[in-house]
Amino acid sequence: MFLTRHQFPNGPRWARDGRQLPLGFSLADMLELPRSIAIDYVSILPTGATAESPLLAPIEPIQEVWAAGVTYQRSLEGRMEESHGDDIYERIYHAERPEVFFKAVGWRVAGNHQPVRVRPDSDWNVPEPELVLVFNRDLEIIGYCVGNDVSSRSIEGQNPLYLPQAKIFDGCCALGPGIMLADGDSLRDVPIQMRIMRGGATIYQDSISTAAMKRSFGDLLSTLGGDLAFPVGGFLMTGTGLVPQDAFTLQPGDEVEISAGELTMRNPVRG
Ligand code: DO4
Ligand code: MG
Repeated sequence: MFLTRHQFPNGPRWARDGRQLPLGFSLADMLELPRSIAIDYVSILPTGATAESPLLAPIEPIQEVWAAGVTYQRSLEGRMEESHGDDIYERIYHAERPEVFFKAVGWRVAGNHQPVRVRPDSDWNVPEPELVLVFNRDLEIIGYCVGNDVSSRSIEGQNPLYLPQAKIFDGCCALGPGIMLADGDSLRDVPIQMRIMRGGATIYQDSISTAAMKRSFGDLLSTLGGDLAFPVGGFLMTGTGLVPQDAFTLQPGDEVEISAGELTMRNPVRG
């Protein structure tokens, strides 16, 4: 089952497999339920006409997006380079406790085809293509979507204490195109691909699998929710395994296409 959120004239509305769900349906209500009940609940809801209006990010305004860091070897290498060899990245990669950080509240998140941004006070920026877990109030995985954790390498590289500024700014987070319901076991070897286009040409293209992750999803979720309640569920970006070569910086006018499993999201970049 695939859930999408659409912009209708009288407000946002969810759809299941492309058909409108009842106006009263909310993801928050669904994520308050245990997994087994939530899946049955959404599968038996009646649907209406085809949802043809534009997509919104598949998240509600009060829900939160969190992110895990340095979960792939390539992220470790990229961060060591940008910080001139700071060993905190090596230590976090091997530590028992993973890195998790706050990224965005739902109302700030861009959806498929909506613009993301690079910070004007940063001259070295990257998109980070990530598999995003959608979890319920009991931290059970309900499904996944595609995510872009747009980041400033120059600001993070100056000092890791600048991480919130490198990670949180207008247009820093995109989720889309919708939520594919899935369980955690089916997400262990999901291909993630990224393509960056500039002036009509592809200037970067690479791929990785979630099988290359250093951490398990269960480990990340139990750390995140260890002493923090998620009464309406939440979203967890699971880290990037793709970092373009050092000479690359994302620019306004670029277009970023990210795929995870069978889902693809595309976003233009603004300044
Ligand atoms: O350690 C800083 C952030 C790491 C991150 O966002 C990632 O590995 O994807
Ligand atoms: Mg990231």
